[in-house]
Amino acid sequence: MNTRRNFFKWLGVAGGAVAATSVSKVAMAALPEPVLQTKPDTMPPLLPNNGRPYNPVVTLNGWTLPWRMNNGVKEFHLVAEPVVREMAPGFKAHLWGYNGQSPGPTIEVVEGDRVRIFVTNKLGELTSIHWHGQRLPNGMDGVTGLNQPGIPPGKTFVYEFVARRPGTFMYHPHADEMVQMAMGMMGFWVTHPKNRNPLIDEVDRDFCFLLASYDIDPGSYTPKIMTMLDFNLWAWNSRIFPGIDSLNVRHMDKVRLRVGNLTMTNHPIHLHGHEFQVTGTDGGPTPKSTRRYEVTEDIAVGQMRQLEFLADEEGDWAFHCHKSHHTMNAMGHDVPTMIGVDHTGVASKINKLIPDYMVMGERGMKDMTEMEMPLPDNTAAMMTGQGPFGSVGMGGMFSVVKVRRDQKPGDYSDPGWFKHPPGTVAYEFTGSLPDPARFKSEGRSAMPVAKPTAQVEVQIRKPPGGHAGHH
Ligand SMILES: [Cu+2]
Repeated sequence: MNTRRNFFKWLGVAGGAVAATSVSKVAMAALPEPVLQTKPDTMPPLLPNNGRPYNPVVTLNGWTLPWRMNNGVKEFHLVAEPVVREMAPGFKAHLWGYNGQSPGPTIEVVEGDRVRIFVTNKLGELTSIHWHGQRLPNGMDGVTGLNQPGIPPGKTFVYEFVARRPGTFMYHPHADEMVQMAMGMMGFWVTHPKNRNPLIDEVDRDFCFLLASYDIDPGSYTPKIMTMLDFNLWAWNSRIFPGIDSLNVRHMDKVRLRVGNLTMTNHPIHLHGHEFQVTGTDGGPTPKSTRRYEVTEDIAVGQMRQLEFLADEEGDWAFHCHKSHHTMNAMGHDVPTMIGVDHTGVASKINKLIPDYMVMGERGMKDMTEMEMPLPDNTAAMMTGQGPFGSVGMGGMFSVVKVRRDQKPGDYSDPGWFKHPPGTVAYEFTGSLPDPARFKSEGRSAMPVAKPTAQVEVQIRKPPGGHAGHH
């Protein structure tokens, strides 16, 4: 496997992307070189080579931005620019991001660090960066028009403040937010504690990722920025299953998951096989008295949650958003429910009129995962992913936590599928099926009606929207 540095493309001041802007070369000479990342792989943790030591995070399908130490100040250079993000193998999106990727690189610093961030705008419109959750001077908060003028195209602005409290933060534009965030502009920020903090445990593995949603029509490349609620791609760090890397840990590791939500809806994030505690929010570490075990934590819009668990069960554990529509990829809407409808012969008749017509879902929608359905170019399959037992039938916000005894400390590589010990996998029963025994009370309500009414079967239909027909 390549080392981290092999993936980095160090650009000179005169060559490459930044020289094309109107920033003068004299001014640029004082800037740290922007570091670009072109691959959507999960990079190994970036071990600090100066400043206070800390235990670095791993950004899922992402990376941490290197810095330059300048007279005791950590200097970073973010470049806001259009990017091409591979959201899943075979599916690329034209997004906006930072330093070659959406989301932008994770910024990691230590409590008490003075931080200087150069932000170069290579977009066609104003931008700015808001440092979500940070304590900082008001003029560094990044709200265009309120705290600063917008950064014009081609210009570089400087933000400088002390990372005053440890925790998990995010960054995103506060200029034309609806467009710029719908296009993928966001990033993660971790401030590690300076000293041992009684509310911040040391962990063996520390993962972070951002929840994002996009509306990209099948066969197209660019998100529809006017969409408010009806998104069709639900992403972790702008990747969708099966494009999201697994989270690979060693048996008995203490694991921290930092999840930030920059979509327009809440996501109940669910981990199989373990219980976790919520150890931190945007506001800081949670008091110990508030901690309890959960297997699902709802993360609201604009929130961040730190989830911690002991990886004490070996296996391949699903880890996903519990909204089932968020573990699917783009599909047409307005599909009627066809479960229980017999389509025998219908498709072949329609095929004479419409060659690619197919009937969806008479036995449920899982058929869709195995059908050879013609997809437009650059479209992610709706529900897919091959597991050791066949199609996983998932998309969107889904990944796997792989817990292994033989995963070496510090090794984040994929160990492959779990080898289940004999006799520990659900199996088929091959005896005869007895008639079900029925309870005497079956079908009775606690307060039976006096007069029996006629039996009516009800067809449940979702309302078409609006309140027509309600009185
Ligand atoms: Cu969700």
